[in-house]
Amino acid sequence: MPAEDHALKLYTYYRSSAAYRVRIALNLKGLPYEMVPIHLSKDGGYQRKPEFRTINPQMRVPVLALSSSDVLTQSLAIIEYLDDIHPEPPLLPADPLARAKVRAVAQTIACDIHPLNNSGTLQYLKNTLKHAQSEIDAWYHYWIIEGFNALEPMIAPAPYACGAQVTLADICLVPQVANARRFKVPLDAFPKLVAAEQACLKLSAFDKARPENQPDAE
Ligand SMILES: N[C@@H](CCC(=O)N[C@@H](CS)C(=O)NCC(=O)O)C(=O)O
Repeated sequence: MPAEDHALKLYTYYRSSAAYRVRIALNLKGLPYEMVPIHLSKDGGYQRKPEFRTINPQMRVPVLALSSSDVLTQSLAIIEYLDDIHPEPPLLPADPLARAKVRAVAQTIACDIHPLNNSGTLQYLKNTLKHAQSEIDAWYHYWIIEGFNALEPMIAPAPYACGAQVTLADICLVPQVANARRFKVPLDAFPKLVAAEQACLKLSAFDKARPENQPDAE
């Protein structure tokens, strides 16, 4: 087992869906990790404090610090690193076509949906551009529904998003659906997304990673 395994430190925030992805992956791999909560809104956001900025100049969570003193950012890069170092259980299928399809689901969420709806984007709309809360809610709902309309035909729950094994697709899907629920987006039009989400939430790796089960949950 590589040395990093004994001292993984995850900079996280209970409501961060990108950090939620990494918590799920660490739990699926059975890797112990210390959590360092970074509150993203209190006192202007602890991600913007100089101490954290030196850790991640992008001022975002998640960050995974290894005992080697290497610091990893970007949830998908972190998860693929964990999958490379600890191949069991695999988070990507072996077959190149299936792999590409799983990555397409993951990237639709992580690259196209989530950036439009993350806390920094919503705070900018509110605090800098002075949009009313109703406009911000409309923005949020619009982009989630656009994204979920694209995702629904991309998955085939059996019972997980891309088949009988949990993959990176599920790891990205569950936090994004949780986020949509939090913002009260109706999910009736997305039975496949909800079915895959519900199947995953029966697994302790997902349950343990839920926002409400985090030590920093409010
Ligand atoms: N693409 C990044 C997204 C990271 C990200 O946007 N994290 C959000 C929380 S989900 C954050 O730290 N936001 C703080 C801010 O924007 O000020 C990843 O997948 O790790």
